[in-house]
Amino acid sequence: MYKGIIERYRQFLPVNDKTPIVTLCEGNTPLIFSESLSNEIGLKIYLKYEGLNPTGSFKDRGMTMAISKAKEKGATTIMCASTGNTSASAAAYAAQCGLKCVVLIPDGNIALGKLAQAMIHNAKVIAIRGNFDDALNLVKTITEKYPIELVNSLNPFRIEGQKTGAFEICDSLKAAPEFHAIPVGNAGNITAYWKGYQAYRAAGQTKTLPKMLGFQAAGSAPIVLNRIVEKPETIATAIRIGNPASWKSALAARDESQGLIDAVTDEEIISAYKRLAAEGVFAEPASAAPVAGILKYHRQGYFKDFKGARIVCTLTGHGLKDPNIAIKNVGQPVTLNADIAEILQEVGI
Ligand code: AN7
Repeated sequence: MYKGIIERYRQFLPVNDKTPIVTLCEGNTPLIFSESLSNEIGLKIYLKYEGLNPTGSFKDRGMTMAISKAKEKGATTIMCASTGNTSASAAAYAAQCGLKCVVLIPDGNIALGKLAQAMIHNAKVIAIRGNFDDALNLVKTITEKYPIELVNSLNPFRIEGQKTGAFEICDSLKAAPEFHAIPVGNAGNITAYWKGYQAYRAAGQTKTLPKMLGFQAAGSAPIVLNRIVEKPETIATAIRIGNPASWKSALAARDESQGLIDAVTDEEIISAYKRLAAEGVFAEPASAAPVAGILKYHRQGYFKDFKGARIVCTLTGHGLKDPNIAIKNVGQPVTLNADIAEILQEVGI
């Protein structure tokens, strides 16, 4: 029976016999070969579909670790700031093991599905008049002063858990890919994947390392601009972050891997989002950023010397997280009378 990422990758994770493992059987997500993207780019493109985690995002990999370690320590309350997915994941894992969960979210800028998740799992949800960066600053200050566990990716156990995404990819491909494309918000996940690829090579499981290709949204691209963005904007609310916590380690991942971190526009993100959906893969807008990114770099000729290479894109969250943006981009269904003739006419038969 599959028991989640901690049991599967125990030897690579800081747990011991006394760690109470809190799991919802996260991980073990599909790596989907994209024929259409592969044909267009001329390389092998794979989609690591993290939307199929228990709460619908990659955050569950980090949360199983952070919550298990919080339990081991005897914590009673956890807290995070979130653009949505971290709060949904924290709320679910806290609910499973009876911890109190407090989340600060930016007022009005979190996708409906994520808000619903945090609320239904009985977290204390507080929308603050400010953005994610303001919320994270508050959470840092509060958790430093009071006996509350911080479960944002500043918590090193989050990164430890998230690095298992890289392990699964290498296990599936029987090697590391040549490129790994990933959205960058608070920059925890690019940090985690790079750590995972390095750990797997050090353990002799793989021989090579990928180039890390990180993509921010153009209106929220502090790492690309090399300065804090005071008022980040993007329709991809998951990565609407102006001062990433893991900024330095994201730069290290970029430079050590000889990769890059660049921006894609909201138009490019929506176009990639619709394109993925058109091949049956529903991922939230932030998750489409790496796909938009590799299409942009393909147009610029970046991949022309890498024939036969593999690119893995992490699709970080499920499309159902943000139903409003889907409807907004495709419109409403037609409404007809309950009449066969009308239906056939509409279908064109
Ligand atoms: C779908 O939930 O920051 O660069 O508070 O939800 O590791 O931050 C979410 C981030 C990409 C960016 N894709 O990852 C939060 C939060 C999705 C996300 C990211 C997020 P990081």
